[in-house]
Amino acid sequence: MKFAHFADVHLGYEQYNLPWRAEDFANAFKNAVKIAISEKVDFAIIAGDLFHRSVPNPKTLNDAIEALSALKENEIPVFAIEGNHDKSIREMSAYNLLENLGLLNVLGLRKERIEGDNVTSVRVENVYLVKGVYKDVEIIGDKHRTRWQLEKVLPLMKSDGKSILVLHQAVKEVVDVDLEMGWDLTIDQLPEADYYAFGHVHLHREKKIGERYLVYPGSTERYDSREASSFFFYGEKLEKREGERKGFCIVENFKPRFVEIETRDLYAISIDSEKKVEVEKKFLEVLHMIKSSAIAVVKIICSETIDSKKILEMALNRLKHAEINFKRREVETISKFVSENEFFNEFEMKLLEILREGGDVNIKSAIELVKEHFSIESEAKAVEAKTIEGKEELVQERREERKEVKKRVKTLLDFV
Ligand SMILES: [Mn+2]
Repeated sequence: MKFAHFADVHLGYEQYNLPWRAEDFANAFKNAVKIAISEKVDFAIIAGDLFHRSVPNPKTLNDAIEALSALKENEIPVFAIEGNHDKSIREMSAYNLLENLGLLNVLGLRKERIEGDNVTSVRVENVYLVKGVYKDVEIIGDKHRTRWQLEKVLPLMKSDGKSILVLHQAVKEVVDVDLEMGWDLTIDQLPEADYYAFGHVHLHREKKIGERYLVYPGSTERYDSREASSFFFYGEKLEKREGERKGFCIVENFKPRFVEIETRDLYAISIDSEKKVEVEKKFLEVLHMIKSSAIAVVKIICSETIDSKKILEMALNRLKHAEINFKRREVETISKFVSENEFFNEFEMKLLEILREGGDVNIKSAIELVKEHFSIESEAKAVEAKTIEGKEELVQERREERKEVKKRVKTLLDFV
């Protein structure tokens, strides 16, 4: 048994507001699919974030259809779960559309029973768990969930025989501290499985749990400067460090093998100098070491104010694209406007996305999302229960929490 494990494809991501970057993301996935086909895999798994947004534009949908059709033509079934970026609380998601086109199978808890060549359903409580089947192996998974939803959902994700567990969550023991990412679950919460096909962490990570592997193949393209192909630090002297490899995993008998895919180079360059002339000299030196097709993300720390426009021109003369961030030493202001991605967390970005589309339906969706995120319904029930027990203090506490929630949402709406 041999399968491809993809994750965090982020189709449609116009990184740095560049439409051609979305093409890079599409090409990375198409190349990955090509390799998977040539490797003659039995099936493929997409562990969430196939799309960058839950409402992909037509071009992005077309890219997804093209890539998935190639797998279909080669009789390779695809099993997928929705990630935090592309999950939808609407009745029908982009994944459901692809499913109706026969291009993938959506795994997870659903209202309706689904039966097919490669999927079956089991009843769990008042819903169905839709799982993939390949010979004697079950492919079990569910879309991205909040931490408290996971506590309820994880115990349902079990199998009697051989199985693969597909999730889009951060596992505490695998997440790097310097990623500044929260975690959703710990290893001891995981149900038994023979392979853990994960998504969400964009760097390639493999963790052995006994004899089993828990794997994040990482995103298929370079999602931000933490995933640069090379890192340059130029303080006293120039230091260079190799960056991240991008790709996916081919898994044979539950053992992963990382397969690299060629991507556009993205350089993370840090320059630290007292004088602005030194900055320019150092930057020019680095520029001559990198490919012209590349993107550079440049951080400059200098005691003098630099000519950012001149630095950007120098960069664009040689490179496809550059982002320049300047920070004056000991002064805590950044000359560049902070982007939304840096300012808001994932949940807030998702909420913004829905609200920007406008319309009553989306307002409802937004409210649902807020409820889901802050688990307001269950909190309300908890408040009810506590009232019966007569614990007024706790009720007050919950009210305060709710007020906090409301305040936060209001700030966000104000921004919109
Ligand atoms: Mn992702």
